[in-house]
Amino acid sequence: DYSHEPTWDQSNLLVHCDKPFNAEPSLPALINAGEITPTEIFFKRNHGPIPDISQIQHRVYIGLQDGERHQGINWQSLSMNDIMTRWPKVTVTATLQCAGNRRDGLAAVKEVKGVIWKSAAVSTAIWSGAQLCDILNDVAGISAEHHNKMIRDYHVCFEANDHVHEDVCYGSSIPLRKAMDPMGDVILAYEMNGKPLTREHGFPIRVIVPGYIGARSVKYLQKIVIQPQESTSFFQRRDYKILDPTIDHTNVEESWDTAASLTEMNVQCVICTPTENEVIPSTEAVTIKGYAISGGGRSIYRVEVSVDSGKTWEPASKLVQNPEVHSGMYWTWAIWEKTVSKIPHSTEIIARAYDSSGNTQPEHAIWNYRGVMNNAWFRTRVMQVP
Ligand code: MTE
Ligand code: MO
Repeated sequence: DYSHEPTWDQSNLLVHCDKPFNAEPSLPALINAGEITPTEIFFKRNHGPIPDISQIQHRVYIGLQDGERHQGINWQSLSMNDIMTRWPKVTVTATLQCAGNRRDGLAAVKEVKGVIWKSAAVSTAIWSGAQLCDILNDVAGISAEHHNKMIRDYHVCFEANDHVHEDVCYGSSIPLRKAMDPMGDVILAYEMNGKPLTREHGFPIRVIVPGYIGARSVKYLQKIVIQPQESTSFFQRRDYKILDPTIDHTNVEESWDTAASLTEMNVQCVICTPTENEVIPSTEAVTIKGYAISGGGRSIYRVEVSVDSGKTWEPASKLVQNPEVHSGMYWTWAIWEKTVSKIPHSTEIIARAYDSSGNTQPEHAIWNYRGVMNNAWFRTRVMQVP
């Protein structure tokens, strides 16, 4: 039922679909906004109608489960007021990137399933809320001790309040070890960029899992279950996986269990300006700007740019990436730029990044049926006037 959708200024968004609402900003708007993306243009990814939840009535249910699904759970529940007052408000600046970012590049190779995102299904915000590890410790009695077998093997499942057609609700899970790591910075956020969450970004409460694909940052959070298996949600078991390139719509149903559920992002780099087919005077210096990001708290240590279709490469001259002050982990993108005196005629500008583990990007897109995690070298062809 899409009759209760919020309304807001959508003029600066490229709307891929409005039921459910899926939109991204243009690349120049994204980069010109700088390190922190204003909420209005932050990409929006929904699988169903945007819930209209009363903050006063909303409760988050928490349970520990050892046996059958949801049986014998001794549920505890928290009101929003409990979450806002019982635990200190912590702030984490984190970039969210949809695993489907740059899906258009895979769709160009062969048919894929999903919203055909361009390259701005990624944005950065300042998130505030309570630390999940504190809540799980105090409410569910989970301790972070490394000899606790649960920490090694269990998962934290999140269930939302939205109605999606793929499953009973949106849901997902993360390993308990990530949730319980005090420096993992997983929070239950109720503020975004200093204001209460807006409805489309998860009001009144959402999970933020820094360093992971956006799909794990469950919005409209209603239930948390700690259990020995991953979430059985469609979005954990039948989606957000890199399937083998031999798998397509003909054999996908029997193939899901062969692929691992995605957790951390891979290393990514995108040129935001100039844009594809932009007209540039061939005699003028050009400043190329973009973002780069990796997962798991890894930093971006180098971005390289080529203006001769990949024959020669030069490092970006400016690279700004702020580590999260609490932990020294890099949960945000790096913003980079490179000024070149001249772009040779009819060549591609290409950019690629390296993260602190030395991971870099493939030259060509690696096709997979769900169209996820495309991090091929980013190419932009500009037009020149003499
Ligand atoms: N949570 C709920 N409840 N419903 C959703 O559809 N989409 C997920 C995640 N959490 C989703 C959700 C996906 S795939 C992404 S990429 C992020 O939310 C997007 O968050 P945003 O809309 O705030 O940018
Ligand atoms: Mo996503």
